[in-house]
Amino acid sequence: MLAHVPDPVVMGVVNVTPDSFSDGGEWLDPQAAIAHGRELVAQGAAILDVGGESTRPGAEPVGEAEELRRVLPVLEGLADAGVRLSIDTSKAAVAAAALDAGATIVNDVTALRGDVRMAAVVAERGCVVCLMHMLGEPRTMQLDPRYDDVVDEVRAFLAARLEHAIAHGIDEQRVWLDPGIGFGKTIDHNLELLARLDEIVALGRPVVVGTSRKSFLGTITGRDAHDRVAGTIATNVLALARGASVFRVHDVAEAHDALAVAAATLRGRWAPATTTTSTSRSTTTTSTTKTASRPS
Ligand code: HH2
Repeated sequence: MLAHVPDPVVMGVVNVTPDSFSDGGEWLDPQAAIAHGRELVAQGAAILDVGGESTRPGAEPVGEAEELRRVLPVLEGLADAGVRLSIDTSKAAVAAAALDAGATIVNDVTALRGDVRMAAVVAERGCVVCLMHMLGEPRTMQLDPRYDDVVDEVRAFLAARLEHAIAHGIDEQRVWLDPGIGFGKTIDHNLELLARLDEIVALGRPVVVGTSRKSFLGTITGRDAHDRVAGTIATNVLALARGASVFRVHDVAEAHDALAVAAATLRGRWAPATTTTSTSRSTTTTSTTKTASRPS
């Protein structure tokens, strides 16, 4: 049994984009995105991560006005959803407007490198920030990623970005770290990061993992993006066993249940859910217990 098993926190993905790699265009309409977000909450999401710009390999950047036009109505429509809202952006102005609209987490895949004003926004607002590792930028990151030791290099990068955040007035207790699965990494790099995730956890901050539906799972299983839920769950459970806390997923119901059972098994203790949810994802209307103490 592990000495400490984090309470797994499920972060549901709400992509308000035409071109995201697995669900591009599905939730571009604000009302559809809001309904989808509420469905993810009913399935057990404790955080909704709303994004208006795809970061898939080769994606073209989106302008600030267009990104705001996509995400703001959705954040406003989810403000009373009863969960924390996260904004997936690397633009300070988008982050600031999203925080005004009710978000309390900034998920910055550039780890404060994309916009020099981002650190000040996060420091002033006192929100949580997720700092993610990425080699290069989305347009080119998968061309030929190389590392001597991927885990050592990602850990050193995240430690340096944590120091940078603290130096800019961000409270260390509000920083989460993410190895950036699929961002400038080969399949072997992704697998090694997952296998040695405890070395990232050792930095002492909550670790976020985003493996959901990613292409390395498709290469290993031969499955299309929407059929990678089992592969996603395998990685989530292994990441939990190595100390990860936050799981960014598209398929919330499955990840929530798998992580609840995995956490109970690793701890050797469990609590029953207080409500029963439908087995059909599309008709789920009640929420399961969320007793987890959240990373703050
Ligand atoms: N992955 C994606 C986007 N944002 N944020 C964090 N912290 N970690 C991740 O691994 C991560 C992320 C890519 O997934 P998705 O949002 O589904 O696709 P797209 O970027 O094409 O919208």
